Amino acid sequence: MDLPLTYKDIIKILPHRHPFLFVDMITELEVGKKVVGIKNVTINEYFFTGHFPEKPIMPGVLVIEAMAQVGGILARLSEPESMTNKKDNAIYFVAIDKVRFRKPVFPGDQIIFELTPMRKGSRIWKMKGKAMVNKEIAAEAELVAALR
Ligand code: BDE
Repeated sequence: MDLPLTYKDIIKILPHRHPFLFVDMITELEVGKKVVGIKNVTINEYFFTGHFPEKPIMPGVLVIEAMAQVGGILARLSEPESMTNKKDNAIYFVAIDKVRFRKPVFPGDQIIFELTPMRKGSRIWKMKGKAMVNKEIAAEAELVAALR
């Protein structure tokens, strides 16, 4: 697959769909080493209706969900077996450590997610993730995923 990966590619890798697919593009991918993904946040996002009516802010937990989806793409493409065994390939996020929400994410923001593996076995991956907006860290976390 040629970079950048866009919607048509991403839906072949992740099972998520609207309104719960939070990755627009993958711009960098070093198999087993690094992934960079983008989410463009628009005022049309359904969650802004309620979070909050007078002050639209992307829920921090959804920033982390988007980060996990980008990490899922790295893990899936780095473990080809998880792609070939199409029947019941899945990635479960089993832990999120050291989460920090540092800046609010607003409509119009572009979030750039960067994840790098900290430890990886064949089935358990721990990744360090950053969510950047305007070159500042909006959120960070360590994600633990189980592949099967
Ligand atoms: C700051 C750092 C990380 N995550 C969120 C923030 C933040 O500024 N949240 N702000 C929420 C907020 C909610 C409502 Br209601 C409101 O009227 C305002 Br003034 C807020 O700043």
